[in-house]
Amino acid sequence: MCEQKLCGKAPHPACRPASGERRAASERAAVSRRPPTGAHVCSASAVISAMPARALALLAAAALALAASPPDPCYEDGHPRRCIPDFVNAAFGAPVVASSVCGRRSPERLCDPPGDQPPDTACHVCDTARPDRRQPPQHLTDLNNPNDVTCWRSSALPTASYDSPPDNVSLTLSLGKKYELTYVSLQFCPKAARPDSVAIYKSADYGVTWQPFQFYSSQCRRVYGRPNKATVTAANEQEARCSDSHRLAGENAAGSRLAFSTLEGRPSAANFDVSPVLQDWVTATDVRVVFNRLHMVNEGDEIDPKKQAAPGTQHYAVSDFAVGGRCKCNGHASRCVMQQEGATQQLVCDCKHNTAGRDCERCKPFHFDRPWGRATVRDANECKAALMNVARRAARRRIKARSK
Ligand SMILES: [Ca+2]
Repeated sequence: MCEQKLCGKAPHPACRPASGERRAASERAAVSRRPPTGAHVCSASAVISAMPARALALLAAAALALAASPPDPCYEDGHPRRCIPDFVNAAFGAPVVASSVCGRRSPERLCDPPGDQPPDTACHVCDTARPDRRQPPQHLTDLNNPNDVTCWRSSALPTASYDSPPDNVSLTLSLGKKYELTYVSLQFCPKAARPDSVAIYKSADYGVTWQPFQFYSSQCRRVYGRPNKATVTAANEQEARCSDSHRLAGENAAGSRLAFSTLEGRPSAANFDVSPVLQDWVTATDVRVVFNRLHMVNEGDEIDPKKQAAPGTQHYAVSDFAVGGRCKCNGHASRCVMQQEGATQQLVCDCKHNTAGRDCERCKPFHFDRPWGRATVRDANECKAALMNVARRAARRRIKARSK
């Protein structure tokens, strides 16, 4: 039906009275749907010919956009279904705060373990005042190009002894949004020492509280008070483990890598979709890595000068801090988008299925016909309009009244 304003005040030549005479026989059956007297029905071509060129261009652009837009993964044939954002390196470009950065106060000479090369070739000067000698934490989450490795380096460490306090050099990564993480990985700079004792923590409340995620040490019991490679059972799936396996990891030209797989060895991993415990376990807004010991020093140990740099030049050096995972939307969004929030922008889920919130963690207003639920492969658990409930109750009341 076209409204009077589309056709103009006077009937447009292309508009015809909605009279029964010109209606096809099949249309007559629909006489009850006849437009009110005075309204006119326009053919589509008549409407288009009456539109200004600008409006036509907009219409064409909208039609093109519609044709080009891919189908919404949160629906299939009009029915809601579970949808999840793409798997990404959530750390890429994210800010990292380092408790220690080399060359901040003055140029600093740092050395890697020399190995078979002459000791001097393993040393370099770090200086934040010189762009070509900076080693800032921004180098941890930039593009990880094996042909152009960029590193963060800590300040030189105090000389360690058997009972010296832990180094506690930390890197804190803020993701700016809840993610469900599959792995946390650190790539050490080429030729750099691989740390002996490392703790990984996570926060799911933007840094207010922290929870251990994983420990690595050649002496788990001594450094972290935990057994080496403890078995995780169904009763303690949210417990951090300690492992010495990182010492055996291989090294290539780009440096060695330490990778923690969040679900490995956890019994409910195969049923992740229906395990709220593991869903909580992998949820993080921030990840913190704490380097506790670069080398483990035991009483009576003699330092191998090929395996360790000279005291006073030893340091931590990492080229890439990555966390693999998906933006957490509880199965109700296929992507996360930047949204203006006051003066700042924040990452939020593009919620579907009548859900709302940064993580689609609740039903949107007036859609409380059923309790909120995370979408699963079997059930999208979409929120439904409460009006449906009201209408159903009204219908039930009418049926009851009639039956009396
Ligand atoms: Ca880098």
